[in-house]
Amino acid sequence: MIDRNLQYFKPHSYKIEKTFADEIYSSLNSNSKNIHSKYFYDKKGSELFEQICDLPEYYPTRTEIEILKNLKSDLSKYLNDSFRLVELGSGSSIKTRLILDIFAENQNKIEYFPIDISEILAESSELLQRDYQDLNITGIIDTYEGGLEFIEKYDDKNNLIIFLGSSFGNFIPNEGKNFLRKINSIMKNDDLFLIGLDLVKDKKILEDAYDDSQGITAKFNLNVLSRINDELDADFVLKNFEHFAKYNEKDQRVEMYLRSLVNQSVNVSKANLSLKLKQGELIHTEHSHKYKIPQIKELFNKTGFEIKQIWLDKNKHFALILVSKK
Ligand code: AVJ
Repeated sequence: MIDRNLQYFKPHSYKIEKTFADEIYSSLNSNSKNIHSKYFYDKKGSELFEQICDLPEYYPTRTEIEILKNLKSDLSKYLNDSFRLVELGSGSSIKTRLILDIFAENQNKIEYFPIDISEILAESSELLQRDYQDLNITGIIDTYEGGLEFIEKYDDKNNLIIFLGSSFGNFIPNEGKNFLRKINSIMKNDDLFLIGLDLVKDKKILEDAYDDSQGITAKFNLNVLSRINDELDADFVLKNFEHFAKYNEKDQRVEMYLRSLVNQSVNVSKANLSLKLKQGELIHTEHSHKYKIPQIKELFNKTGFEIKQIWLDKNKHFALILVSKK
């Protein structure tokens, strides 16, 4: 029997697989080696990230949840019953649920379109389906851009697009601006975009959040090497690397690296790559940018948006920003 409440689309699957080997080849075959942070999220990586979200040091998730819990009546005044929810990243289900609950107050048939590169999308969708009988889910397994293009052509319904967790912080400034312009270009005039951004704060709080005492973030960082081992037939020895995170004040971002503990050679068969690493050499794995409110205002202004409302937590550690097209 076909479940009419749950369907999936995978518009560009071939492209996704080809890019991994290609990208790893060029990003590791260079003087400043790096692995793109989007590759953290295989099944194991996504599970580790869920564990990070519960760590005492990792304030963003619980802070954003606190803001979401308080935004109910504020947000619903911008919505009507023609809106559907589109989420970039299939997200922590708690946050999705908080927004779905706001929708449920005005609609009895809710539509939810999660866009995620990872197949974990299927799992989180099935869990949601169990709890919301009248929820119609259309999962799109693709990059955010691919998924957004798909939605643009899909129909005329209004979209509330959400991009939570400060995932936007992974973009370097230029990529971020391009990304926002892309979102702006696929939005209809009455569509809304809700984004969570992490704010600049004390360096110690920031560095602890990315180097926790239980070593979960270290496992999360190292897991990307296991993923390359599994999927690209590589021979990274994980104990020859250590996790390293530091806050770069000038660029307002936490930077994560994997540090080679020895001189070593690694072979990545499916990328046709054999690489040499010196003791102490760093492989960059993540940028996590932090913002100041005036910078946020400028950013959205420049990329064609009008800010509707900004919500902060009591410590001003995190911000949720609601925008529309100008
Ligand atoms: C999912 C990108 C928002 O940058 O805080 C958490 C990822 N990396 N701990 C972040 C992450 C290390 C996270 N984002």
